[in-house]
Amino acid sequence: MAENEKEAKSIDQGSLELIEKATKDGVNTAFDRADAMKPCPIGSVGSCCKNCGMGPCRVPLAKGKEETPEEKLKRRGICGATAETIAARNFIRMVAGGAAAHSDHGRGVAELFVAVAKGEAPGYEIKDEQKLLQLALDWGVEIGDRTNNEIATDIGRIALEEFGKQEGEVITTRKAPLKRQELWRQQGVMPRGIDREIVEIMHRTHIGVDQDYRNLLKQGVRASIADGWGGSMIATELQDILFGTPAPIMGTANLGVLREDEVNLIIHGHEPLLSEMIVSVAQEPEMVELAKSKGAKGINLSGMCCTANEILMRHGVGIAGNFLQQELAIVTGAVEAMVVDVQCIMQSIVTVAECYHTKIITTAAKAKIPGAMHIEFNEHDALTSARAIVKAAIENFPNRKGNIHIPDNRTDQIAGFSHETINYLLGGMFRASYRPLNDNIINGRIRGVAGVVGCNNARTKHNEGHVAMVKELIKNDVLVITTGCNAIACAEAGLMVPEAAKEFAGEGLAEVCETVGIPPVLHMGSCVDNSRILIAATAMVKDGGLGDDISDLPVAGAAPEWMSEKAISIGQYFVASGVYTVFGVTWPTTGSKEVTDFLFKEMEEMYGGMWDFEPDPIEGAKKMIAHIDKKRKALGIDKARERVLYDMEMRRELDKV
Ligand code: BF8
Repeated sequence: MAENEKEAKSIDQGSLELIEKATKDGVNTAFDRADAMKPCPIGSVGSCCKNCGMGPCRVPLAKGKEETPEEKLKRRGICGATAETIAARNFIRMVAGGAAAHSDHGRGVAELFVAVAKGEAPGYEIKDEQKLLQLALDWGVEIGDRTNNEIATDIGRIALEEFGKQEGEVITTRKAPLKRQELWRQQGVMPRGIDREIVEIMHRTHIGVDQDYRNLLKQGVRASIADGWGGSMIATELQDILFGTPAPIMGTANLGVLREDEVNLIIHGHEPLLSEMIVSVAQEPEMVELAKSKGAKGINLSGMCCTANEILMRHGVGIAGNFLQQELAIVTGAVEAMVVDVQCIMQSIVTVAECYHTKIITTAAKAKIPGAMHIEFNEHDALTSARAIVKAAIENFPNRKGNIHIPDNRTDQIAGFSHETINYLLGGMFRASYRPLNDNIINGRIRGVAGVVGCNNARTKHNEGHVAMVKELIKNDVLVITTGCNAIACAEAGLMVPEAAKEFAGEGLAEVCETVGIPPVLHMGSCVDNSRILIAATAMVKDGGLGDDISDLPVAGAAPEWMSEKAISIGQYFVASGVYTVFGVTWPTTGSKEVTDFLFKEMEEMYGGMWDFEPDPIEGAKKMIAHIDKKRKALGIDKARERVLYDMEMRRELDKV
């Protein structure tokens, strides 16, 4: 592979060094596999149906604009399903996959929550009493003189019931602006129960059931709301109560957080149930002593992907990288163990680990990998599981094979911008509110707010889209809030420190950041924490002056390097919530013009938000800014941006008029 071609794999120097090392070490990574295998041209546009044994049916793309009925007839599956039906089925199955992943995460948290409340999960406790009581008020749970555990037992029970509920409305949708809730009822997309909406997608997309693409897409909207305003929101709320609501905290990011002289244990995946325990166990004096007895100076924990975001937000634990850096971390040769739970874990890490000394430890009964060590995480005896994992890592330290290279790149960052923290930072302890944000949007210092989130995708240069888009937005005075792998990319690019405002942000945004003492890019957490973005948007609506629904706000969303089904579900609930949302890299319904038009155009009439696709991140940012300006105009605040400083000459001219 040519040198410059290799350089094109990432914008991050340390990652490039490790891609180079992987090649020298004979290790095959996602970057190599993406080169070796091109995406299927039919599947990638949503035109391959494999939902029954007569197929897969690969429906050819339409030839030209003017398709005759005869030609259209030929573009069908064996059962007669049209390109529209197939594209819509595939799209909402992606929503179902994403919503299921987030919601099953939420269910796991709710189960632990109940166990903690009943005293059946030693090692855990309720850390945020204020949030517990707030949730009790929101959900109508009696407080009186009951203990926290009694209140939490009721909250946990209600949360669990939301997953299997058959009728009514998912309780957390009450958090949405009233106008939005009413719109969902009118459109028939208010979710009844979280699992029900996901199951219904699987039913409707079975051969011979729902064959109207609009009706299929409607169910996709319903399931996505059950994710963002349901399963994901429940996960975030209960995690905050159990582990503490994040507040600003310093941390470091990138592969340079690994240390040559310490036991490196990377926690990778998504659910903080296990990682919280590992963070606690790794600090136990016996563990540190054990590490020293093996020749290490200590134990160095770091995170990967969304688990990294969780433990950074609450403990300041360093982030080793995002999705495309998971194999590269092992290639350093300095990782004793990578412990994984669920989601976004490449099966190939086991093969990569075979070339070094790294142990891959799976912990979830629902996520095993052949060749990995399995230490099942038992929430009722979490400390024992966590100790076994940390010990396995320590005992592996003497097995290092040499050939170590840890890139010397790490950046500082400030994370922990939960909705509650933003509220406090802007308004203070007694007047906590979003007023200063709304005021600065109205007076034009801040042009708008963008939620930029989502994955890495091996089909595009690692982190390039994320960083280019975010820089373009902040340069144009758009405040960026972020989660997931975008947050990690921004941290690695040095955008998450207050000083970044001066260097990268426009004058107005920089002024506000300097006054409040915040970075121009605010880290709101992991992918389930996109629910925090929904709550922040709702708080902006409630504070007044910017319309009476999320669709009125000068805001936009994006996932410039998306690849997962979770990203599609997130995008769909952003759109259903009234947000213009642009995705990069590829778009999965281009095989059907009708389906794409529905998502990109018709949805705006129905929900005030719509999808868009733009592979160029700068162009994507420009489209978001254009949308923000459109909303500013509709609100009558577009003139505020054009602040002109009058000199005496101009004033005299004005006086003459
Ligand atoms: O949930 S952003 S690659 S790590 S799917 Fe995965 Fe995408 Fe990263 Fe977290 Ni989210």
